[in-house]
Amino acid sequence: MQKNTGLIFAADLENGRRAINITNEISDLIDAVKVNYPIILSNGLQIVEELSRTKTVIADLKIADVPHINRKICRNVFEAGASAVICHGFTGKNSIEACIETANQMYGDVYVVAEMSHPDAERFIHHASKEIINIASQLGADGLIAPANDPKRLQKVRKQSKNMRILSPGVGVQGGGAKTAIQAGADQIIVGRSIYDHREPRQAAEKIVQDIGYTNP
Ligand code: NUP
Repeated sequence: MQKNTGLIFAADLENGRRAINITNEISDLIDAVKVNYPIILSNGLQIVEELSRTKTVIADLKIADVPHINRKICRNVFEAGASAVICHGFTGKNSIEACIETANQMYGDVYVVAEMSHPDAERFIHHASKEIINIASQLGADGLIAPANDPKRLQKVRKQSKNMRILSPGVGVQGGGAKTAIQAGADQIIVGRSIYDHREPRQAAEKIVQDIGYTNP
């Protein structure tokens, strides 16, 4: 995935038409559109194909199954037009490897969740993040997911992951700031509600792109 503005739009809308309209409206302001279960379960995998006509699509299915199932999930979303998937890392080497092998066969990328942004995330996943980062790095993952709303942890992930790409959710409604996250080590920022719930999604996206500071919208 190219890094241009540094903004990734999380299209977590059950209304597929609206997701497509907003993506079209802000397509020059975003590096990719990220889809998750809500939009896929409501619209089918076809929404991936439709969005991929406008923008690079990241399928954030947080894939976390046994290897042969992970392979099937990845194959399905890549065939539908996704350019990247997000998988969980706590499942360990073989499950992550299954995603990466499938992605390599299909010219796709894999981003591994190293840490999460919600309250109580520290209870489980944060203890494992160092090992997750090491495995992801050794296997040649394309990058990691780490929280924008916890700059200290983000800095730690940045340090441990050296030069791996970091995509960061948690900006806006979850309390994080785009500029702070970039300064803490994020490469690209994932934003959903602060864009699609805004009265003027384009205006909201422009403001975030300005905060990121890579380009001047
Ligand atoms: O730790 C994570 N936190 C998170 O919010 C990992 C994620 N992948 N996400 C995703 O980022 C979440 O699933 C949603 O699609 C998006 C954040 O949305 P919003 O809080 O900007 O609306």
